[in-house]
Amino acid sequence: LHQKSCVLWMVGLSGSGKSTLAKGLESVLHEKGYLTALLDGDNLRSGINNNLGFSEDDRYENIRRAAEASKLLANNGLITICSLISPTEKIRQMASGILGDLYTEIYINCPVEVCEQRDVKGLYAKARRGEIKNFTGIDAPFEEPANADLVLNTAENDLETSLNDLLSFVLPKINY
Ligand code: GGZ
Repeated sequence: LHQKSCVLWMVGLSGSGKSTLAKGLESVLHEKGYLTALLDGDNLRSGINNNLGFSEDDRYENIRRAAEASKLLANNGLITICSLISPTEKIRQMASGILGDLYTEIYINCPVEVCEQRDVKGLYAKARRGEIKNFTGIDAPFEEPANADLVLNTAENDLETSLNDLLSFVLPKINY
């Protein structure tokens, strides 16, 4: 198996389905024998980024470190999947600048109303009650990506459909 490394940068709101799709993708790639790495807000923020919060500056630094770490992983041959909200054009341009040709942007598009209705972790309710400040989509900005290489609409399509679309896009890219 020949694999061409890249960084699949998954952008989207909390509750949009990013992490689920990222994990689903990783598990299919594993089955096929690809070597992968998965970075997300949870595993980065509990370790290497545990001094960062959700201010604009901290998010910028969060993304900067994620992009630098992804670059190391991809340059070591791994298909690297990065699942972070990445809320602004400025932040995404910075990540793209660090990663250059490795950077592939995938927008997990789901209206904030739908994410809030799902509210899997109860975070939107907390944000509405003011218990979490600067929550993306509520009282912190989310700018829709205008230049994504792939857009998946998780409000309209079920998980299986989105995962299949993701795979159809990724497999030709990483295989040679
Ligand atoms: C957004 C927050 C916040 C605030 C905690 N705003 O659904 P989750 O819980 O598991 O994913 C969200 C995660 C977002 O971290 P990222 O590192 O991806 O964000 S960024 O790219 O903007 O740096 C959410 C949780 O952290 N969370 N507080 N205020 N999400």
